Amino acid sequence: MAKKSYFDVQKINFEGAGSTNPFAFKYYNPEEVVDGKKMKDHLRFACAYWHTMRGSLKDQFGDPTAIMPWDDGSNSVDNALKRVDVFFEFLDKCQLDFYCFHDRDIAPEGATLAESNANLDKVADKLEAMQKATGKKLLWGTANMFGNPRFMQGASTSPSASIFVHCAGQVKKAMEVTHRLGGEGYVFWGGREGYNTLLNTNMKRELDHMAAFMHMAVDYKKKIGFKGPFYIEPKPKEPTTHQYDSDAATCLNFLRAYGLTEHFKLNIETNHATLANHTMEHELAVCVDNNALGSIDANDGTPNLGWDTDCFPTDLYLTTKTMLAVLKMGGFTTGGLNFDAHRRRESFQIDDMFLSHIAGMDAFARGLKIAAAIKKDGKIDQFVADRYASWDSGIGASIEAGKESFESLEKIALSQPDPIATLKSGRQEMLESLFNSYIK
Ligand code: XLS
Ligand code: NI
Ligand code: NI
Repeated sequence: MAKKSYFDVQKINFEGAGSTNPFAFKYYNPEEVVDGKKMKDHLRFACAYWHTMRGSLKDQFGDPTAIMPWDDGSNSVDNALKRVDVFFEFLDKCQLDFYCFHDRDIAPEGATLAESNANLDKVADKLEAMQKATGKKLLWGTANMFGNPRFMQGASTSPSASIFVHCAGQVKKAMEVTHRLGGEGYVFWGGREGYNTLLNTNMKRELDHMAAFMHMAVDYKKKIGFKGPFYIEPKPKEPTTHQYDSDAATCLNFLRAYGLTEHFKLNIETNHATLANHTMEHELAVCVDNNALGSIDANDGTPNLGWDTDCFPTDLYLTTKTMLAVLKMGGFTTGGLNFDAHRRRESFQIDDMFLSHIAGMDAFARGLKIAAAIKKDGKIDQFVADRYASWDSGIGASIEAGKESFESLEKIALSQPDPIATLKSGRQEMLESLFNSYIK
């Protein structure tokens, strides 16, 4: 008997830039070698279970619009198991090699933690079998500790110790399932780890608790032999007014302060960067400079709206700058590009699931190629290197080597002419124009 198919759409193949077929890749050619590596190995695209399978496209003003005939709308394990079949057909047809999930996306929450765990195991069995059958891989897993009302005042940072206890049990299980499914990493996104008012909040205590939680997770990771890194995913706000993992620098400071640096990298999401009033390239640069870029939640925001709109990333400047950062760090190891994105509410047809991912994948394929061309050409790198040339020898090199002091430098300062004459133009506009010249 032929396998039941949930989609009319055929497998999406690479047809080249000349193709006018909307259901084809124009740029994403998985096997094509760019900068010494296959595109698929550079990009490591992942599909977000919560958006693709569970996103109904409702918003705070309107009901769901997504058409999902395979989903009976129930919270049953059977329905959850059926979604797995649909999902793997989608991954295959869209040539998405990886996926990511929260525990509660894949399996329904039960009346007790034990029941939830049992549900999770049943779905994990099926995911494991489907991974084996298809070669698809789990990029990372995570626990949803923000949706259920019990997390309304925080998860590991809740004022209630009993909530912390529950979270420990939940994350322990989510880590086990991630490990069993060969997950390459594990994410902590602290959606409710923050506050809405300091009037009722002991911030110091909450941060201490969050760190204690992370240390327990590290201990347990060692115990079960989970080799993948942990990632913290920074976000400054929404749903909380202030989220403790505000941005990359804040997360790195937290990790340093609590002695956790070696066990964590960061998972950087574009729309979270912009909510923090940073650019994506800033957040990525902070990570790359600190050897802390683990993975990327690839999406985009709507700059004139102040929330996490999780749009599919289609802006070539964004994808190019993102891939430049990835190339700069030498490529992903365990991480990848997870489309933490959902199509717009108006894009309600089933085939929009495909079109939206194609748009993101093609935009990143182009971004990769452009970034590789920028890297190969080397002009921008050379400009930056030249700009700091005064640090390569003489007094600059001596300062960098730690050989100078205020006293030794004062002597030079008092005798040298006004150093403004040593400055050269920053040439921002010229560089922007040069950058433009690669976008094709
Ligand atoms: C929400 C986050 C979330 C994480 C995983 O804004 O992006 O989806 O990626 O918990
Ligand atoms: Ni995310
Ligand atoms: Ni997000």
